[in-house]
Amino acid sequence: MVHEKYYELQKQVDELTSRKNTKTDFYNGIYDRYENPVLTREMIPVTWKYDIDKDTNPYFMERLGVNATFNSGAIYLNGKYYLVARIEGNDRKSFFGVAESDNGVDGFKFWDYPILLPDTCPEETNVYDMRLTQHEDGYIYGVFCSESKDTSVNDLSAAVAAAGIVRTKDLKNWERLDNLTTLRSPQQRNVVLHPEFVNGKYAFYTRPMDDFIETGSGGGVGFGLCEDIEHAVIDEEVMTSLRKYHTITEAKNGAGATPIKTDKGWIHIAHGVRNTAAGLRYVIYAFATDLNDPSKVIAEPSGMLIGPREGERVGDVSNVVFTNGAIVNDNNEVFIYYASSDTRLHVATTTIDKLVDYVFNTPADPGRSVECVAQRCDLIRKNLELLGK
Ligand code: M1P
Repeated sequence: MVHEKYYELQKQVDELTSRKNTKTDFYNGIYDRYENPVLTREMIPVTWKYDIDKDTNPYFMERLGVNATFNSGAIYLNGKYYLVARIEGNDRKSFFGVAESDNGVDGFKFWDYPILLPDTCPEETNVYDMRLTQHEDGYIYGVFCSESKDTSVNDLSAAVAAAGIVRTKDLKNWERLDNLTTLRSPQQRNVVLHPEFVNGKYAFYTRPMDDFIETGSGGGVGFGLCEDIEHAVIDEEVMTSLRKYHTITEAKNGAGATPIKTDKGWIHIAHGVRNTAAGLRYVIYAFATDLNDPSKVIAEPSGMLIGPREGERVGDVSNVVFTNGAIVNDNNEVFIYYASSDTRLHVATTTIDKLVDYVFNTPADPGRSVECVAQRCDLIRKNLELLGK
């Protein structure tokens, strides 16, 4: 017999997933923010957490709790908006679930079951942060972090990060391919597959790392080509967006959403990390690469595109915004899905025209305070002249 509490709790989930989302009064001319997150742990179906049978769960206790719903891959298919969200159980293990919406800003509902990936890596303990790429070969690829215990050192918490690869045509049936091998980088996270062939090969944005947390000698976002996607090996990585001293990418950075093709170049929405007395601070930034050579950075606006604001600042890992998915719909509207503090998922909306204007007309970071203030004085002077002052 179904426990009566099930209906009460599922009604709350349905109310949350059905509520309208509206733009806030935040303004920067670049994108809009929204009142509500698009996914929270409260939106997980009751059947994923409770045994709803009154005989076996008379107290209606949560049996398999969910701690967070955050970093999501995103894709637009047949007029619908799909997220492949990172869902973290109370047991700390992450997994993926598909949520679907008609408009991209609200109404995201999870499918009946989370994704059960083919279990081809016995050493893999955790999976997270899938990037979805609609590739010109006809498949939708999902590239995610495949994390295993590092058995080469005597440290219980040491881990190894690799890039797992799956592909699908319908987000339902997933084929697992070999993990990516990068011959020159011992670890990989934040790997993204480029949507087009480059010189007839599959192209990946990588994030070379010496260690699980520290990128060490890894200089930023890498780029490499491979012949065979089923057994992907990259022997040479060149650098694209670099880590730089005293910028938002000083500690590390990583590719985020699958790059967006525009007339002027590929637009990348990535994350940058710097260190502070309060720990690492993650923000989202953008840059553009050349249409014919997607490894070549051609525009790099100064500073962050999205930083954690108000309630976004607080969560399981505070002071973090992170993206691994964006959608462009048929009207050239752009939906940037970003998580805050490894806890919940938000959307920011803009358009291709605005993103291009932002990326190509925002000045680059000159690198030193004195030059930054001179840059700002130039702007003020121009404005005051226009105001007749
Ligand atoms: O906790 C913040 C983020 O940390 C990692 O990102 P990076 O690899 O750049 O350090 C990821 O684990 C990401 O999931 C997480 O949001």
